Amino acid sequence: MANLTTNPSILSWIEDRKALVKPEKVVWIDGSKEQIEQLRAEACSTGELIKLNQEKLPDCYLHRTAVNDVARVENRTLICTPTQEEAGPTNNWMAPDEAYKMLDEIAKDSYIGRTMYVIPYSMGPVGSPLAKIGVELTDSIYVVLNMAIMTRVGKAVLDVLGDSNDWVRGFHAKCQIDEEKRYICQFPQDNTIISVNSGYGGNVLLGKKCFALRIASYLGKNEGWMAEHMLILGVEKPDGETKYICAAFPSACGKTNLAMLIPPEIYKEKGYKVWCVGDDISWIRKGADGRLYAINPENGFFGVAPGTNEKSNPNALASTKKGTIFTNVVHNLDDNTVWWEGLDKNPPENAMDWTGKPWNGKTSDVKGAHPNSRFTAPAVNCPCISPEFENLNGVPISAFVFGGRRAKLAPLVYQSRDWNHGVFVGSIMASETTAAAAGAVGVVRRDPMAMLPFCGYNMADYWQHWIDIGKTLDPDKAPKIFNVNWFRKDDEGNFMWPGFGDNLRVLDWILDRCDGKVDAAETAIGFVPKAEDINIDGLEGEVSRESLESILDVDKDLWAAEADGIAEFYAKFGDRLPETLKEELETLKANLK
Ligand code: OXD
Ligand code: MN
Repeated sequence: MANLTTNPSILSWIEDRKALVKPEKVVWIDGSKEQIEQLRAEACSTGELIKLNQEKLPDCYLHRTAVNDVARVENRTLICTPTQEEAGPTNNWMAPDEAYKMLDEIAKDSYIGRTMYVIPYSMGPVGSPLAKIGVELTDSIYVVLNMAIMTRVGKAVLDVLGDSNDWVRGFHAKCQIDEEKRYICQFPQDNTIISVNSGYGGNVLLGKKCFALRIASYLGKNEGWMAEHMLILGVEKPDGETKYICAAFPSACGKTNLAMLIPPEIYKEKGYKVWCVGDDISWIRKGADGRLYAINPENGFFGVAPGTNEKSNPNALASTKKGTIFTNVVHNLDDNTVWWEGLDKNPPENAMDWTGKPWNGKTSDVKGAHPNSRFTAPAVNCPCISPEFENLNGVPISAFVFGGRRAKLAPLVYQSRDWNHGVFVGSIMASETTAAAAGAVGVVRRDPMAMLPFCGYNMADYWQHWIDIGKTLDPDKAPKIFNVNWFRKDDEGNFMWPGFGDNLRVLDWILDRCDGKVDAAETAIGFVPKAEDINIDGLEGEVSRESLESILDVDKDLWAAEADGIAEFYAKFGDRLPETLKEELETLKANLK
């Protein structure tokens, strides 16, 4: 097949990789519908994909990964910077020379008898000044088809790139899916990602976490922009104006649900609408008017299937009804569709579980879908996708929101005093582990800006970068920074806030604060709403004024213990910890006295 580009840096890199892995042939992904159709058919013929009921689920397919390959592997994800100090205390590190040598030995000859697919892709709308280009080489059709949903792929991308060397190299080899030799390596200084011995999404769709967060966070530091693990949503007010919010949450905090929120009835009646620009990643840059603008670099959703249903997230569910690849869900053999725990109360009896074994949902006591089973769905399918989704310049950001799962500590919402205090609030983000994950319940895990597994360089330098970005912004134009906690519990362990669509009530207060329309109470940790300013109309029987007051309170004793935990975490970063954050911690301690 003819090359799709004459770009010398791409061609010479492909030659280099070919010499190492020895593919039978090379196929360039041109982005055409015909080629995608051909690849789907080929994958079905080998069993890599199962074609689902095309009347109920047009252009939808099912894939099963190896049973040892079902999630991102953080302990085998390495940041390969020249020194360990550059990767920092929160990343796994290996020296680049050593890593390249190890990976070459693993990947050597691994494409013999296989095809090398060359995927040119754009993170962000093709041609956007905020977009970046990558090329992924892979021996997996599943990867090609997923990348074609999650990113913009094909010839148009190469035409934009021309002969430039400014692109990210991504090399993936399935090898033998050997967990002992599985590595996901980022080389930030070389714009390079190498992934071996996995076929699972987060490890092999190299545009997503590897490029759009780990490599991009490093590029952003050097080039003066930000790559964040943040959803982007627009709230349209009754007057027709839409304001945008970027929000970061650790996993299992309902990020996709928030990104696609359905307003409560009383808000719908008033004319509020919520638009989803992105559910996972934001790339953010200062615009000509001095405000920060964000794009979603992705083109689809790689969402967790279990728990997604008509009530929890009808927009996500609707997004999966066409052109979607399901991974590790239940295969309903009666009508050749899919099912997962939490979809409905009617599990199929005649089905296959995620491993491909016969499974009866009515009698089985084991789960049919893997808890981390996924849908890869095109963003255009989403009923609330923002009209600005393809805007080359992105959307202007009014607020940054950080959040976590804290049963007692953090109030429902609070606002930082200023930008630097907001960076502090992001840096102390933490979530308590739930019963859903292995290990002790209620243990606090620090996850600054929800970037713990995704920051491509020393986290302390990343905080400094946030502080430096703030210095370039006029305070009137800088987004305001907030923290939310949807997960406060009473003494009996019941959630005190309904969450889901009702979170719009909190976003509404946040946007009113951004507009200077509502005042707040100043506390030791920042500005907290007055209870009367959070609209709880329509929540009678669910949230009383007293319980709202109690989830807005700031318990100084709990916060004093938290300050000790923060100091312990910060100590890991030694001298690299920004002075500003040390001062913020001192201020917090003083405020608590
Ligand atoms: C994801 C994650 O899959 O953050 O988006 O783990
Ligand atoms: Mn994520």
